[in-house]
Amino acid sequence: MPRYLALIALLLAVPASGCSTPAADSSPAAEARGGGAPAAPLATAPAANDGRAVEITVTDAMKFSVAEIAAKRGEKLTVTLVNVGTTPKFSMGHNWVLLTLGTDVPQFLAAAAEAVTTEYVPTATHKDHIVVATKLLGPKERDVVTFAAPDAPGRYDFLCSFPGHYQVGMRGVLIVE
Ligand SMILES: [Cu+2]
Repeated sequence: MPRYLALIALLLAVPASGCSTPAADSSPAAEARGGGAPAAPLATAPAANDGRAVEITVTDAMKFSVAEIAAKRGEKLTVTLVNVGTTPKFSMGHNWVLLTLGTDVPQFLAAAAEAVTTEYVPTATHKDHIVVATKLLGPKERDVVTFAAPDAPGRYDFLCSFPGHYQVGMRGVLIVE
């Protein structure tokens, strides 16, 4: 994909509020937090009205500590992703990306591998396939996303879109009942 298309998509994705959020934050994750609102402070548990809290830890072993999440339709969830690994982000970044029902995972991953300018989240080509996504985290970083579980019951794949991590096992499923 031409690089300029990704840049245009990024520009279009910047919230109209005119805040100074960096382009890298104009992801579905940022929108889920309220259109570029600041990320939750470190070490602060989400308030009760922010939805049911789910904390997922990741390490250099490339696994999510939580591989299955059950939710009711439309239930508000707050997912905190914590990278407790030590390997630098450029070679071992991690994110948590929840896909829409029926997304073709291999196709999504192929697009993710090309999406270098958006930290391997293919917002330019697959925005419609992403329910929510955290930032790509380096060691000792965390990100929090709040979103409503989809209304349609089913099994929603989630994964780390850093190249190669899904294949090693960085994946799971949100089961909406
Ligand atoms: Cu990863």
